[in-house]
Amino acid sequence: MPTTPRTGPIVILTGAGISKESGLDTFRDVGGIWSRVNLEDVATPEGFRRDPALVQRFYNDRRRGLLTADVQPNAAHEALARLEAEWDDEVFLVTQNIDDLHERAGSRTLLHMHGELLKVRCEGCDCVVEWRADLGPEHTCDDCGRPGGLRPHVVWFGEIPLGMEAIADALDRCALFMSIGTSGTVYPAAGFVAEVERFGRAHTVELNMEASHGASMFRESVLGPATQVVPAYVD
Ligand code: BJW
Repeated sequence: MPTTPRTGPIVILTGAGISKESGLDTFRDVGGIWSRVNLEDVATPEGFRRDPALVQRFYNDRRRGLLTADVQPNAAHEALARLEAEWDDEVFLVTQNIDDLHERAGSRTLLHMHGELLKVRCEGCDCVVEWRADLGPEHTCDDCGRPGGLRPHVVWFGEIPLGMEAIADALDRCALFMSIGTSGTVYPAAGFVAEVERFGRAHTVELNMEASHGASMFRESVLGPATQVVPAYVD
């Protein structure tokens, strides 16, 4: 990693590719999630209104998969947790992933901009609660009692990602922006590198299996599997 002066935070954006070697599928790679299910059916509010049971099944399956013993943080998650421990409050990790592998690896300053698989939200009162079991229409919000009002706490297409103000602030101030394991196809995350480059103050680097859609925007690119390139870059 280049020696970065402590002039601002290190912002790290992660995507599905960082969890691939932990056994979780990416979305757009060959054999990825979107090759098996139609994203309009399972990842839009319209799809949820049309067929809530289908959407609940999709997320129940993924929640169960995440909670199997085989799925554990990998060397890339661990390297980012070490980086945070070393740089203290200079590291801000923004993940598009809804898994909890960064937390399990020890990352603390972490924002799940697309939500969290192990939480559900009430459509009635907006409360968010931890959830590890299957979710179904029989479940009711303890706070407001709205029947069947619980939904996965995830951000679907057409919904506003979480924490955008904090992210914008960090992007504007950062000295280093790292993008790891994301195809750069989904906005607003795909636009973060352009936002950073607009100020021209920060080093920008992509670490990914292959060049992403926004690859030409980055000053540096390191290609390879996350478990190899991330520890090699940050340690
Ligand atoms: C490895 C590896 C290994 C593999 N090591 N690497 C037209 C133009 C522009 C924008 C829009 C448009 N029409 C609509 C929009 C907006 C829309 C959008 O971007 N659509 C595009 C598809 C065009 N975006 C939205 O609707 C978002 N909301 C929004 O914009 O609100 C407006 C607003 C914004 C800001 C302020 C105010 C208002 C919401 C997006 C929600 C995305 N939701 C999902 C599903 C929910 C969560 C879940 O179920 O998990 O989030 S979609 C899915 O894609 C998921 C992911 O987080 C997201 C990104 O995917 P990711 O992580 O990049 O995965 P892949 O599979 O694409 O890539 C994996 C990469 O890893 C690949 O490059 C591999 O090479 C690599 N890799 N193995 C390292 N071992």
